Formats: sequence, structure tokens, C-alpha cells
Amino acid sequence: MKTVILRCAAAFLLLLTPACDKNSSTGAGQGNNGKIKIGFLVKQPEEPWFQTEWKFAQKAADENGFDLVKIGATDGEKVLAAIDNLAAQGAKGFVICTPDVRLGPAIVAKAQQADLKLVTVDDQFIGADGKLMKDVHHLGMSPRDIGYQAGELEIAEMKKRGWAVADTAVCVSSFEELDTAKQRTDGAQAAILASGFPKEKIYNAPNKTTDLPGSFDAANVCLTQHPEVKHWLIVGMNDNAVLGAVRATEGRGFGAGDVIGIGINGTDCQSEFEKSAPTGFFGSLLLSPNRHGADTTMMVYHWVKDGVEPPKETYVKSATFINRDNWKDELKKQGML
Ligand code: FCA
Repeated sequence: MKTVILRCAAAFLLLLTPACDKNSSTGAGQGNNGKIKIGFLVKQPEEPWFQTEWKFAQKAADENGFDLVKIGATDGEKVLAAIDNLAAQGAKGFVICTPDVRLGPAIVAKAQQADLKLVTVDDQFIGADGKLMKDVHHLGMSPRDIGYQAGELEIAEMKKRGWAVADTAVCVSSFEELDTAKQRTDGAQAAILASGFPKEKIYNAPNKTTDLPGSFDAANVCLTQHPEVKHWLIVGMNDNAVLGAVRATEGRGFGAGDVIGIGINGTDCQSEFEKSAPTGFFGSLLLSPNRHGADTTMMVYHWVKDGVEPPKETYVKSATFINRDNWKDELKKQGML
């Protein structure tokens, strides 16, 4: 009887062993190595902004002993496949900057199905009703305020250069489909208008894509339509929106002395500042990619590990003006150099 029991126990243990191994990859949100696993999906993996977010997310993962899976998800299909992939790997949550904010409801449904915690970064989801999905946890910059700051800096520099309003116009390198982008360029225009600059000299250049070729093409149309303008102020939702427009002005013979472009991000303009001579890209508002990358990842981590739900909305308000003189110091302060 005793032998039978022992044999049964041994057989049971044998049966259990592989199952135990398998469970260890899914139990309590842990990966194969027993660590918690969290995904970080970004819409434009080639953009330095997102590479910097990833860098700080990875640092948080290394310092806290969890695994980070970084995925470039450049369209809807890739996002949904990435979520399946994360679930299959035993991940328990993810941070996402989606390639299309209207995918929000589909992403939320898929995350719920796979029991994955979700925090959006930078770009807030839009629901079926066309409104921001405020019930989805989000961390982003403060778009209108920071855009306003860019507009004020533009006017201050224009005055410093003594440009006549009659010779000057504003090129708004815009992408209004994206709420955070629209709020930034709206903020910049509000500041420019508040200085008394005439509304009819603010020209919109809608970008088809949120990259340098997209802003270059849009600005070219704007420049063609307004050959009378002698000096250009350029605002946009990020560094690339402004860089493309600056390249377009160069193509039409405008030098650094006749163009004031101020970007947002501060991550995508380092090579511009490293050029031997100044360009029309006058400066940028350096955000906090460390907070966007690390704080969001840690929110998901604590949520998974300790059951602590993050706040629904977190806005990072600070932005530091950087230019050719101070960019290295400011980037160093944030641990980016
Ligand atoms: C958006 C932009 C990025 C960055 C981020 C804070 O996602 O596309 O370049 O500005 O917001």
C-alpha cells in the first residue's frame, strides 16, 4: 500500500514539474525568469523623443528588477499584435503612445481581454464619441501652457531682432488631428496674438504626417503662398514639426537671421545645435522624457505588483528653453548626456 502511495506521489510530481515551469512564466505577471514583465509601445520608434523615453523606462526596469519589452508599434495592426504578443509572454501591463488615438477603444478592449494594465503616455486616446477617454490612465506634457511659452519666446526674440511686423509672418506647422498637437499650436498662437501680432499674418501649414518630411512639405506650400514675407516665425507641436519648416525656409534662401523656429521636446534637435553655424532653428522647449518614460513604467509596475492604481491624469508642466548655448548643460541635468 505504502509503495503504491509513493509511486502515485512520484507520478504526480512528475506530472507537476513541467506544469510548474510553465506556470512560472505566467504566474503573478512574471516572465520566464520570475520577473514582472511590462511592455512599452511607441508610435515612432525612430524619433529621438521616444528613444529617450525608452531609455528612462529601461533604467527604471533595471533599477527595480523587472523586465521591459520595448515595441515599435507604428500602425493599428502592429499595436494589436503587440498586445497579443505581450499577453503570450506573460506580461501584465504596458505603457503606450499609440500611432492613432482613435484606436483607443480597441486597445482598451484588447488590454481588458488579456488582463493587462494600461497607461497611455503623450497622446491621449479618443473615444467613439470623439472625446478624450479620460477614464484611461494618462501621463503627458501640459500642451497649451508649453505651446504658449513657445509663442512668447518667439515674440521676445522677434522684438530683440527689431523685425517690423509688416515684414514678418508666422508659419504654424500644425497637426490638428492630434489633441496634444493642436493644443500646443493653439497655445503658441494665443501667445503671439496676445502680443498684438495681427491674426491675418498667422498662416496654418497642416502637416500630413508627424515627421520631418511632413512638416517640410506643409511649410513649402505656406512659403509659396506668401512670397512677400521677409522674416518667419515658426511654431509646431514638436522639434520635427519645426525642423522640417526650417529646412523649407532654407530651401528658399532664408538664413538664420530671418527665421525664428522654436521646437518642443528638446530631444530631436541636438544635431541641429551641434552644427558649426546657427540655423533658423533658434531653440526648443526641453520636456521631461525621464518622467514620461520612467514614471509611466513605474505606474504600471506598482499597479501590477502592489495593486496601487495610478492617478487618472498626470500632466508634467515644466519645460526648459534650450538653445545652442545651454542645451548640453540642460540635457546633462536630466541625465540625457
Ligand atoms: C507627441 C509627439 C512627440 C512628443 C510627445 C510628448 O507624442 O509626437 O514628439 O512631443 O507628444
